[in-house]
Amino acid sequence: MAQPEVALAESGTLAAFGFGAGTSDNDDPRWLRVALESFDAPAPIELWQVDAPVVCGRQNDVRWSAGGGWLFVAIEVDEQMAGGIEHAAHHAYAALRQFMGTRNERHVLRIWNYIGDINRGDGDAERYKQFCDGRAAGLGDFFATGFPAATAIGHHDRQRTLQIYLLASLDAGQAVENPRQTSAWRYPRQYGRTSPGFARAMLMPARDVLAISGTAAVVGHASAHEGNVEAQLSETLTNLEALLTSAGMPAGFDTHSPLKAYVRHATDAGRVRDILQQRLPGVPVLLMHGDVCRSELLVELDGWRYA
Ligand code: 3EB
Repeated sequence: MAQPEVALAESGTLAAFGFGAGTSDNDDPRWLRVALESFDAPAPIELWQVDAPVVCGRQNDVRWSAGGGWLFVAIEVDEQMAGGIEHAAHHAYAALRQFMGTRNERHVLRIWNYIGDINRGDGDAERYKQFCDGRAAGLGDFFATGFPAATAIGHHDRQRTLQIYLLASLDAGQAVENPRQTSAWRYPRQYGRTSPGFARAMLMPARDVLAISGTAAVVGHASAHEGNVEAQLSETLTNLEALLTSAGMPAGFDTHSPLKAYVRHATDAGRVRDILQQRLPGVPVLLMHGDVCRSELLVELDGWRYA
């Protein structure tokens, strides 16, 4: 069973993540148990480390840590307490915005959103769309000068807790869009009242690492290959290649490129694993059981690419 104590005792640990029910609880503000099960159970603990001393704390329901010019912030909101997903998202993003206003590390580079039951509800009442409405309302004009890279994935925890965490920096990154995909903030009305605000990727300030947003089989603004997980995965890999080109990165992924694959149906996990081993040999991909925010999408990838 993955235990966080050793990781958190290491100097320079900015954050540590456990995945799924098998991981333990810990009161350290830098520890987050993500409510997603891994098909590679037990998933290794994910560690964010910086080359500097780290300080950490809490402010209301926000948890944070900082060191070396980097800032980690996390918030978890119980939907029942908040009065539903839209209110939870509104509260969470307003709290994150308020907290960021107290910090010098004001450039939000990358955000992860994990949402229970993400596809429940029809049309504009779908929970993901309500989340988008609440997120935008809570943010106000906070990202008016540019969106961070992001992931929004559905978890299966019975407790409907909205989990959000982010990485920010003293220095600005460089947002990257994908020429094969309509920018998310320009998605047409059919995808909801409020377009999702995120960049397809973010080059870190030192231009040494690319943070890759949740990437699926979206071409233009449309979902491709409905019902076909293999074709969706192939289209996703084509999107990722186009993104690397757009970012000015060398083609392909390597053993230093930690990725996550979120797979909707457990029955697809084996096939997804086989295809990824064949198409991305040697690349460390953690296989997660998670729902993509459009119900027709069966698989999504995100992660990091080092230059
Ligand atoms: C897509 O391409 C897939 O709402 O923050 C990917 C990454 C997606 C982030 C978000 C949504 C978000 O539209 C969905």
